Amino acid sequence: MKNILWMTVIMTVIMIACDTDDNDTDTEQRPANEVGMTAASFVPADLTVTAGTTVRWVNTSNVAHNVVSETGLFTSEILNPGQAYTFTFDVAGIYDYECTIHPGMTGTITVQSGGNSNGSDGY
Ligand SMILES: [Cu+2]
Repeated sequence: MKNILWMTVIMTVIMIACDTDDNDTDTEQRPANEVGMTAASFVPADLTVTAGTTVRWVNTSNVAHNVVSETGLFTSEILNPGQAYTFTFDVAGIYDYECTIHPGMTGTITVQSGGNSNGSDGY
């Protein structure tokens, strides 16, 4: 009978261990206006927002990056791991940007004219 008790204890411990073991990689649950970073890429690389949206880039990687507009519209400081940079896009258009530290690390913000302030997806 003692064996059954021990089995129960062990099973319970295993279940608790599994329960608290949610080591989320933060790629899926990102706010709609936020861009994360891996060691050599922006995530997502292509982001679409409506005009007036403030986009936030967060360095979610372990290396330093920056965010530099191809047209010179915006330029961040060097972002160390955990640091963030924001820029508000007021005008519709397609904005290419890159990390000048890592060749090939590029992204695009597509800004659509919104107009409506109620947050619904207008046409
Ligand atoms: Cu970089």
